[in-house]
Amino acid sequence: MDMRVTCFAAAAALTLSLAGCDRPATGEPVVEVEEAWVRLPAVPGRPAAGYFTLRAYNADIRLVRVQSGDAERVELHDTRMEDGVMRMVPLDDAVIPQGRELSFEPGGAHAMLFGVADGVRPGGRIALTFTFEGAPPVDVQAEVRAAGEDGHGH
Ligand SMILES: [Cu+2]
Repeated sequence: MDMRVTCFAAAAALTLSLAGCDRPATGEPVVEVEEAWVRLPAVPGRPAAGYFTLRAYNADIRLVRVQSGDAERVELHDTRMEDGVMRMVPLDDAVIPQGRELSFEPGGAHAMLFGVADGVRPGGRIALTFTFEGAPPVDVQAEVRAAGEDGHGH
């Protein structure tokens, strides 16, 4: 296992933060996933929303999908204003440019988690697996927050 992978795994397990890790400047294409969290719905049975920041190294890398063992299905959505109304649309192409970051945040792009397991509670963690085109998959333990814990609605 090389240093970059070791560093990433340790950071993901501890704090989901990569601060202090050496940034992979050369080598294989890789994506870092930071600040991953999931907001549970206000109404049980509705989908939860996942947010995170992706950084691509050594290549432009496309996010293909996000999956969770604690959700039946995960879709990638974007949020658009149409006729003064916020609407969700499928996110067609999520490319992280080399050396840049792509943030999924409230009011914008997000992962939508359908059928979240009953055991997932605020203050806990939920496993997310990110699959990329051209880079290895990344597993994170995202922080779970209650509905309304982060300002505006979905
Ligand atoms: Cu959505």
